[in-house]
Amino acid sequence: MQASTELYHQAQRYIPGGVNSPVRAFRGVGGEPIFMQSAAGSRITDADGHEYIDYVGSWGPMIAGHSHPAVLKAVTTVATKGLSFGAPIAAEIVLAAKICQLMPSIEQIRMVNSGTEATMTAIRLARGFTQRNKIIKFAGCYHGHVDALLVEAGSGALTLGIPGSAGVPEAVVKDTLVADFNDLNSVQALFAAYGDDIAAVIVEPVAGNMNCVLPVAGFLAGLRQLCDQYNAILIFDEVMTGFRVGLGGAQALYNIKPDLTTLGKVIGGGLPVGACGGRADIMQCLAPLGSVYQAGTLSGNPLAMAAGLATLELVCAPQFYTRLAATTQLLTQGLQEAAQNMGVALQTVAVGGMFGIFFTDGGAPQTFAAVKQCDVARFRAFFHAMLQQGMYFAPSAFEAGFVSAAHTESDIQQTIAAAATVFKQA
Ligand code: KE4
Repeated sequence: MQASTELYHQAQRYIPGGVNSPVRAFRGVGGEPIFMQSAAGSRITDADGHEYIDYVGSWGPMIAGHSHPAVLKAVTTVATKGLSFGAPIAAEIVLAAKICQLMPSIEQIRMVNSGTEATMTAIRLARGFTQRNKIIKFAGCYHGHVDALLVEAGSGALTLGIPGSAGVPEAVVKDTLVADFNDLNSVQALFAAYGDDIAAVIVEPVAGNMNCVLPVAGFLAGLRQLCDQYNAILIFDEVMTGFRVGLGGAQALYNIKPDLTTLGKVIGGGLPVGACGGRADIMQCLAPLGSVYQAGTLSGNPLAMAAGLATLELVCAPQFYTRLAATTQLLTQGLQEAAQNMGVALQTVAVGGMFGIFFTDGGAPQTFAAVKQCDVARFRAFFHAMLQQGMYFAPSAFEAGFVSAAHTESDIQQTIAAAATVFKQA
């Protein structure tokens, strides 16, 4: 690990913590972050030339596998015609139309450059459209580093034990209300108390930033009903679940129609993209049509549009998600059986191409409180042992894992065999 260690040392001189995003820092698992240098298909290679089977996939975007030829071709072809114009291009229409076709709740959509920008836009839109101030979010859910949403947040904020954040004035979060995921009563109580000032509920329909927690039956439908009852906007943050859990996202999988949807990751195919879309009457409040301002120098960037379009073409292939879900389930069922054979208390969850691993002797957690009861120390040991075996999982017990179309049955069997060895030694 000489080269990676040396790079980490150098990085800390110029970059806080040596990383450009905290969850990469390995603070959740201990040790030094690994500097990567290349990736192809299901594999990623670090600066020392070690190759790993990759279950992070850049935190979701690489659903077709790393360096997919069709995506690389699309990007390199477009790049020769110019990198950015700061002016509208045809490709923005093509990607927007494709997303609207695949997610019918989205009648209009605005491209931005990250998931954070997408959720920031969505809550500003909801507040501008309803002329209300309060937003309901859920403890353990993460919607990017938007000031108003960095309250009891998941992902890196949770991993680092700073679910809030310094630098966010009380005035900014006084209108952020926090409920419990999968607990409709906690939402009902907030609506009963503040109903006429609640602009929106924002939810990850599958909570992928407190590990991977599925919505219990009736939860999402209950949110829909409460928003209708109180004339609040229902925002599905599908930055992670969009085109990850199925072709139409979680909203199709669970048959719930949100008013606004935020997207990212897969729709950029690895390039910086986010998007906020939904009901036309809400979206038309956005400048230049309406009074809700939002902007971005590189929004709709030609390369990002090309990568996103090429990726969406790939995920539209027949049986794409059937095969992806089968591969993911082969992994999670194999890990669970290997653990059970060795008497290790492990639960797994799989939905589409994402999964969760919980070291617990209970069932798969359905609440943030249950997730926090899981054995983080056990996860840390698993993470490092698997790394030694050549498998790269998310460096945090509070993150979901990701499988791509490039993962083969052999990759999965190798991973399960490695885990069996690790559990045997546990
Ligand atoms: P970005 O600003 O990181 O593109 O997206 C923020 C975001 C919004 N909503 C959801 C549901 C998300 O999962 C994310 C970002 N996800 C994390 C991984 N859990 C990104 C990894 C990181 O922070 O480095």
